[in-house]
Amino acid sequence: MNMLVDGEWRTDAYETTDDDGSFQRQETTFRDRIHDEPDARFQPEAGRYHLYVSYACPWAHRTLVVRALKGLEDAISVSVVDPYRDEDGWQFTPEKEGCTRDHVHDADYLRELYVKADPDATCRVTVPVLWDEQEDTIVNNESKEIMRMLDTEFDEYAERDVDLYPEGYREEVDRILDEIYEPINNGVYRAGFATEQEPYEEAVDDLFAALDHWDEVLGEQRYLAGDRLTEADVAIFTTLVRFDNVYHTHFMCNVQYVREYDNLWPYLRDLYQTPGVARTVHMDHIKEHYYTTHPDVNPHRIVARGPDLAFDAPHDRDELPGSPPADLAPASADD
Ligand SMILES: N[C@@H](CCC(=O)N[C@@H](CS)C(=O)NCC(=O)O)C(=O)O
Repeated sequence: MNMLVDGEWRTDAYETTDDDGSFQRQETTFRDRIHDEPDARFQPEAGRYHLYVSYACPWAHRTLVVRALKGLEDAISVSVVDPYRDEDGWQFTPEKEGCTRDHVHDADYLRELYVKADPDATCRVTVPVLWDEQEDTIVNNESKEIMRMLDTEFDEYAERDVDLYPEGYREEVDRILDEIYEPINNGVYRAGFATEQEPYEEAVDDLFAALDHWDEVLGEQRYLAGDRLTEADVAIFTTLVRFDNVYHTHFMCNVQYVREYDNLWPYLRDLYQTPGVARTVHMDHIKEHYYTTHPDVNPHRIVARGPDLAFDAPHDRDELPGSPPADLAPASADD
């Protein structure tokens, strides 16, 4: 697999699995924070920060959903890489549908920006990346932290009054983010990238136990943390929305489709229909990326056809306790 080692691009540098065949995710390297405080190095400002994303990537997708829900599109600009990733890593191919040039540096590859930020970087070159145009460096490349910064530090520039980490819910949101990460968000990867039967079985057991659990919880309440839409919903959404089209088939998470769950499926449609969210979902990039980028998993790079999901179908979740923030109520929204 490919990564930077001392600032050099290497295509033979790291293994994604341990000796026992379990998928190992690498630690994220750039972990600075934007703080809305006078002496902070990185302060929130409109026009200063830039997001590098792939529409295919569930981690990058989280940051796009928060940006859309809060109405930060004018404050924080975005560059979108090619969904197909080869030996050279994420690439900018503006001629391709849905992709853009690198709006900040006009680089050809995302790795160039990692080296600009740290000439001796030893790390994977991943999306999302939050870039500071003022200091010309990476602030952070960990989706959970970027999501939190966009949510809590940019209210002054947000067009909508939407708080996804509300007082009184914070402990619960943090708890749920941790609780869903290993079995669900990372669980689909643990299943898909396992190279031995046993770790695959473990991942699938954990994944479907967790999905069954949340399906039950969501029979009683509208959102994961109760009656409020929070970052936890954003975090599970980007996995669920990819599930039936990609993880079920490509990553062999085929015990059940999300669309067969009594509550998870309407819940997924509810989130999809929350104003701003649908336009962050690019199923063409999602499918192209997964089915063509992992030759070990799908050597012939055939993109599986179905299923065609009715994300727009009525969900009736408004009958449960809980409602979206007033600024996201369909009547006041801009889409
Ligand atoms: N911990 C990171 C993980 C991001 C991540 O793994 N992104 C994938 C795309 S879905 C990536 O860029 N992989 C490229 C690589 O590993 O070389 C986060 O949550 O932000």
